[in-house]
Amino acid sequence: MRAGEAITAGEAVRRVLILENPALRGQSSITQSLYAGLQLILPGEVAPSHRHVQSALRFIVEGSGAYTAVGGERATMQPGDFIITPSWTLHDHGNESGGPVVWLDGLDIPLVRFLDAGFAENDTRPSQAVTRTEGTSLARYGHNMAPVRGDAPFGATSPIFSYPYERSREALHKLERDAPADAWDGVKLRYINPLTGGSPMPTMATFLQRLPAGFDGKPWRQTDGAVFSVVEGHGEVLIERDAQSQRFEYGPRDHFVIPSWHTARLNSSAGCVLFSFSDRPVQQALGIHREERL
Ligand code: GTQ
Repeated sequence: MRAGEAITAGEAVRRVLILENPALRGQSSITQSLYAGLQLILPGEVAPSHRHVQSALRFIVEGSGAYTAVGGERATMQPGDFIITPSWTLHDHGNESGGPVVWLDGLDIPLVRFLDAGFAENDTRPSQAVTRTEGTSLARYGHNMAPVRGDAPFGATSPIFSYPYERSREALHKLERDAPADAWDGVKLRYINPLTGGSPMPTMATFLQRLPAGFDGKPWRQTDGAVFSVVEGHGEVLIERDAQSQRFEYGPRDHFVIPSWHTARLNSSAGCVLFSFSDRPVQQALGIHREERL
């Protein structure tokens, strides 16, 4: 909120507090391959339209009623919604609501930097024209159906660019009630590109999970370091590597990382919901992803 007094969204273009990994200082990296930040947009502001090769995800943390626009369609934000900005698509953010809105940005900036494949450009106007009614992408692709003709509008990226929390949450709660929970993950689902069944973006996988009340998870490790955003509830994460071990308590709107190949376990006495993302699809495409459930 103090950044909101210091600079406008228009001046900043993107007003973001970068979440810095203390082991990767000055590199705008939350893991070796990924970037994370918290973006603030105040009522009446516009974060002007631009595009870049880097794919972005937005996970709405606080406030509601701001929007992002992609492909001429706006998506209005509610807490817990997962929104995609596909690679090289023009996007602008705005806030016509009465209060501030904050979301988690997840981008593949360090990965694209490593590959030396970055491009970016500004649009000629601050906001793109709205050419499609809100919700038409979800109606076309988000109901286990797809258009009879036509191809993927965003290439390798999902044609759904807003996955509303309401629907994902309902799925997790139904499964919590009516199906056995996994001993490591609780009830965990991955978001999909409905046209392929794969990850919603070529470089990032995203997940939503519910830990039932009293959950005391088994330990696992995986080569994709993962960034977590706590949506609801409280819990604890225990992270170990070699002789070192750290325990973190978390609650709503907290963020934490489980780094690559660190052993982790999650627990929650009252139950919680966690969003997370990682570079798993890149590792899987290269045939190098590893996971161990202990
Ligand atoms: O919203 O397009 O956190 O371009 C960093 C770079 C967000 C964005 C970030 C960006 C954006």
